[in-house]
Amino acid sequence: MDYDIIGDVHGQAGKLKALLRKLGYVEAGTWKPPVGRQAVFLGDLIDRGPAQVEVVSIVRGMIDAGDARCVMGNHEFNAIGFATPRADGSGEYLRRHIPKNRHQHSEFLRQVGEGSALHRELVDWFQTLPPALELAGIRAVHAWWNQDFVDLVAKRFWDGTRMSQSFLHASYERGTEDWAAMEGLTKGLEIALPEGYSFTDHDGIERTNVRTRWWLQGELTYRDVAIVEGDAIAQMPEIPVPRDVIGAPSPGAPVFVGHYWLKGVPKLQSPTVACLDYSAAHEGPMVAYRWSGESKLDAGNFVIAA
Ligand SMILES: [Mn+2]
Repeated sequence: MDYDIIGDVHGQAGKLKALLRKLGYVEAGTWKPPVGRQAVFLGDLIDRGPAQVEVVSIVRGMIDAGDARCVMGNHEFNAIGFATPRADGSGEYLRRHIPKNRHQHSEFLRQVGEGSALHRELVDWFQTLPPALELAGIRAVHAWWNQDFVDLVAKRFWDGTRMSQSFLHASYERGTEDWAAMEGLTKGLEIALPEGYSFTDHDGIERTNVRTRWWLQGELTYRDVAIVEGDAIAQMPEIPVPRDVIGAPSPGAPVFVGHYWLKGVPKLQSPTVACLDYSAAHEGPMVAYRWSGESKLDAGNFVIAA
């Protein structure tokens, strides 16, 4: 089987359909791939964009027909937590309904109707999405392929064909292994800046932790590994990152991720890592990688639809 791997959609049904057409998929009840191919979605189907229910419906139909797979993004994980009451009877939810969390999720809640049968059905379906997917020849995860976390989740996540409720509750308890695994797989590797350093993010919030390019190897500085927007890169220290902080990417099949809001012309992160999130949620295009068995990725295989 060959795969068309597709980055974050965030409710952009128009861009998704344009991309599927460009990849040779045909709408016939569900979207049918060319013979011998299957679509692999990297998560974050929802939040922000105008047609979130339609996007879920397209992907779900393709999965049910055996024509697609999809991993869980942080936005699906958040949606599950937002809709699930804590087990302690406090009346709180696993993901607290504070203004920041509600704001990030507001378009989804509006489009499904908060508390509606459709809302419950979609949240239920999100719990069938694996946090990581190892297929013959490729690996797919929303943000970070960390083998320890992949192994832990493979053991603890499933209750039959869906997320176990004990794992779900544990994965919202800060500090547990389950929490660390879901944070890592769906949100990536964040590291602390050296003592005394911080930067201001796009919301004007001062931060001492930074997202990293976990796929880089060798002697690296904080400025090399930091993923920050705009001018904030100048605030990153050119001090070496201790070697054990990042760790080498696990060897093996190419890894595809979304999540990172990249901009510009798609390029490979390394010969075996490609991020396919080019900010389709805002002005960016939807990006896919058309994979046909290669173990070293080729930037000529990106497919882009604006
Ligand atoms: Mn995303």
